[in-house]
Amino acid sequence: MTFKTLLYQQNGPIGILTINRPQALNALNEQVLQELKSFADQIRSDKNIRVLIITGSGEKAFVAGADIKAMQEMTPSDAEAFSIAAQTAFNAIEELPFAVIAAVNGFALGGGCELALSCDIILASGKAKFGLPEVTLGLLPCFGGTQRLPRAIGLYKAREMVFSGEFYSAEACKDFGFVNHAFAPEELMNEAQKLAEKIAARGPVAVAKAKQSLNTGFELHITDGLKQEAALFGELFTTEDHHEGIGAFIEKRNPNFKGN
Ligand code: CO8
Repeated sequence: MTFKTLLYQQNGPIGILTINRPQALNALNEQVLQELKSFADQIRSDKNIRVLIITGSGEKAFVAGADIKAMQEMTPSDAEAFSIAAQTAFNAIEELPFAVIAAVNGFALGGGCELALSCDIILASGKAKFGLPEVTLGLLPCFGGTQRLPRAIGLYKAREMVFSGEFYSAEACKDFGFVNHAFAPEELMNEAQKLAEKIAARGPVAVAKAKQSLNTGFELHITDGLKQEAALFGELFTTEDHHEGIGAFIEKRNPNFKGN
């Protein structure tokens, strides 16, 4: 897969996607959004991938937001279309049938913070700064931020972040509850890789169904969420992996999941 604004490398079952516009602190323009969507569409059926890590190119930024320079000449309908294009790309990332880890290496502002929020797990460098500064531009977060952030951390903390437009450290975001762990900058990618390896060794179909149960169940009434959980659990009993997992436990060996 080759793209102009993305770099992709695959080490066995782990893919690493790097947003690569370091001269603009990896800001998201139309091309990055199109490429992200196309990347997600291509990778979603790749059975070899078990975990995806998303990070940003360069020392300074994960993604410093939507490309502000590209917004200057937008009409209201252009702006709405841009918002929908970003939401579509981020939905495609969120719906990938394997775990996606954001390795936030620097600024994750506006659309960058919203991209991280569409990932399953957020690891951050101690250098990272998160924020939704759209109101400082006279705008509001429109790449999913007003929807995913309150679902992740609750309305009151989300309102503070969105209304103030302030930047927050990785530790503060860990306290808010949407950053899983913060690491020294030089350890971030190693730690992301270690977590990815751990997840990649688990049953891939089980991880995919658990992701589905968590993410879609979160939006349902608990009664329906529980029904869905039971149905997905039942579906796992059609897989070879469940024989392998239970067999390995009984035989006191490590399982070798094939993803079937
Ligand atoms: N868009 C375009 N270019 C950017 C962006 C951005 N979001 N962020 C940084 N850059 C560019 C700078 O313009 C600069 O380019 P140049 O060298 O050509 O002048 C280069 O990246 C380096 O940036 P700085 O010199 O500013 O670096 P600093 O270390 O001094 O500052 C900051 C880093 C604090 C990250 C600063 O660049 C900044 O505040 N950036 C903007 C952050 C921001 O407000 N992001 C939110 C944008 S809005 C959004 O994401 C969602 C709104 C959706 C709207 C959709 C409308 C349709």
